[in-house]
Amino acid sequence: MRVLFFFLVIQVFAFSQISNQNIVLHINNWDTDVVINEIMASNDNYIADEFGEYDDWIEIYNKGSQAIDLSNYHLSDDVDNLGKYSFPNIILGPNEYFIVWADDDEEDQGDYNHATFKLSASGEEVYLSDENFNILDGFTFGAQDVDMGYARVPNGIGNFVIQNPTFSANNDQLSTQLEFKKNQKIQKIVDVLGRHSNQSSSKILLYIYANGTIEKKIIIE
Ligand SMILES: [Ca+2]
Ligand SMILES: [Ca+2]
Ligand SMILES: [Ca+2]
Repeated sequence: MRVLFFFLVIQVFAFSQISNQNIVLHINNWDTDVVINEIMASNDNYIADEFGEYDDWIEIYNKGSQAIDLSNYHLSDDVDNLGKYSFPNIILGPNEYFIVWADDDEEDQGDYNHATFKLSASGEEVYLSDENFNILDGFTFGAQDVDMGYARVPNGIGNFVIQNPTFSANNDQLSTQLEFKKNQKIQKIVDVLGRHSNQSSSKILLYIYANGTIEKKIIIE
């Protein structure tokens, strides 16, 4: 049985992570250490580019131990046209990140870190290729949640999950999430009518925590 939890945060500071079932395609040459580490395809109010615009972004990460010359590496949202964006002359050191804004603003805002395409919040594809258009990393993603990241967990190597974004930073939030969960003592679990419940007997449950946080969980079986 496959179970998905959708968490709707009713009050502030509630933990939020949604397991993702949308991974359709993975082309990953693990001989390379540079990866697409995180994307945001629905940036409403999370972080703005240097022009104050809340645009889509792609986080590139070097998970290896050697510096990598990204010059003329490419990003694209079209497997038949991999060269839409070309990286500038940049050396990405080990454990370093580089952000490309997928905003189609390269004409006005420069092609250094502004790509010639955007990411669709309803889902599409993104590819990273080297100077010879060998695909190093690429995937198809599904519909994205507003102001949420789609990130490799564990950082740099894992499959993608929708989670709180970590712009130009490590995707691993597990320790803080576990810490938060540990401090977030469940007081009771009730169904929408306020009756005490358990996960197997109800589709929509309200988790009420001692700190006042309420999470609405919709269970899809
Ligand atoms: Ca922009
Ligand atoms: Ca696109
Ligand atoms: Ca990140």
